[in-house]
Amino acid sequence: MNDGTETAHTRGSERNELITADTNNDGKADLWVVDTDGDGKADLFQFDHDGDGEVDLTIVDRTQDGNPDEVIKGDGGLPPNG
Ligand SMILES: [Ca+2]
Ligand SMILES: [Ca+2]
Ligand SMILES: [Ca+2]
Repeated sequence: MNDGTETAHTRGSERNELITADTNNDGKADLWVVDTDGDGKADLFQFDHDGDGEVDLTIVDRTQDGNPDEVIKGDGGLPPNG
């Protein structure tokens, strides 16, 4: 059911989840802040808007300046850890 066919172009291939949050308190994470190149700074942000555990929106901040460089529907080929 992933109609987001685009692949996110991240800084690296790691997935260091700096922050995971359950913003709607249903026991499942719906916000992920990720560092993909191991420098400890967030460069990937993912959101699950409908609470089904699947990412609905992926934002890549390749320059790590706080401004989105790429916005992708779906998980961009980068599903969250378990
Ligand atoms: Ca949740
Ligand atoms: Ca980083
Ligand atoms: Ca979802």
